[in-house]
Amino acid sequence: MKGVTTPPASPPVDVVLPCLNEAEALPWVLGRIPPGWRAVVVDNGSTDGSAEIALALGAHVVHEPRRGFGAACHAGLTAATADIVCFCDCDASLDPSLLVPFVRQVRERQADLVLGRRRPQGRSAWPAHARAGNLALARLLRRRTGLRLHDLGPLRAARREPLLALGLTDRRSGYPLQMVVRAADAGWRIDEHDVPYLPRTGSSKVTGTWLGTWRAVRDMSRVLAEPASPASGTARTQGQEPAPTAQGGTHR
Ligand SMILES: Nc1nc2c(ncn2[C@@H]2O[C@H](COP(=O)(O)OP(=O)(O)O)[C@@H](O)[C@H]2O)c(=O)[nH]1
Ligand SMILES: [Mg+2]
Repeated sequence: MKGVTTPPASPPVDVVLPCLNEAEALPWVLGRIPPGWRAVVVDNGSTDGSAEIALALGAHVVHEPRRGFGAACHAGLTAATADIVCFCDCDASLDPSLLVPFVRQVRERQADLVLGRRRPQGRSAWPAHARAGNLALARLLRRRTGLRLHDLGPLRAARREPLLALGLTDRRSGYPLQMVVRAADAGWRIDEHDVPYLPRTGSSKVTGTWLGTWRAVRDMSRVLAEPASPASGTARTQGQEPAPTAQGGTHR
C-alpha cells in the first residue's frame, strides 16, 4: 500500500539556546521549554558534554564552531523553522516557560518583538557593573532610537522571517543590541515585560567578568555607531503614543 508521506510539521515555536559549557544548567532549562515547542541548543564548542546532554534530553542540537554569543544566536535563528523564534540564555538564569505570554503577544500581532526586563532575584544574580552598564546602554538606545526600554535582556520573541530580514551582522556581544536597534529602525512595535533573573548555574562568559564586560561595551558601541538605514521608521515601545504616518495610520 502506498503511504502518503507528509513532511514533518514545523514546531509552532523554536527556542534558540546559545550554549557554551552549560552541562549543569541544561536539564533545568530544557525541562522548562513549553510543551510542543522545540529547543534549539546551539553548541558553541563546549568541552563539558553539553551537546550530548542536550541531545539526550531531546533538544535539536546545532553546532557553531565560531565563538561568540551572536554567532551562536544567529546559527540558531538560521536553523530554526518555526514561524516564531524565541531566544533564552542556557545558564538557568532565565526560565524559558516565561516566554509563553511573549509568544502570545507576537502571535496575536500585538507586538513585533517582546523582551524580558531582568529583575534580579538576590544580589548575586546580576553584578553591579553589568547592571550599571545595561542602564547606560538603555539610555543610549533611547537617544539613538527613541525606544524607552529598561533592559536589553536575552529573553525575547519575534517572528522568524522578519528577524532574518533584519540582516544582523554582529556575531559577538553586540547581537542583542543590534537586533533591537535594527528592529526599531524598521518601525517594529517593541514591548518589554519584567522577568525574574536568577543567579546563573556555572560561570559567566560575558558580563560576569571584567574582560567580558569590556568586550560587550566595545561591541555595543560599534552597533550604536552604525548609521540608521535610510528607510528607517519611527520605533515605538508599547504604551507610547503611536507615531502618525503619511497615511494617517500607525507606523509599524
Ligand atoms: N559569551 C559567550 N556566551 C556564549 C557563547 N556561546 C554561547 N554562549 C552562551 O550564551 C549565554 C550567555 O552567556 P553568559 O556567560 O551567561 O553571559 P552573561 O549572562 O552576560 O554573563 C549562555 O547560555 C552561554 O552558554 C560565546 O561564544 N560566548
Ligand atoms: Mg548569563
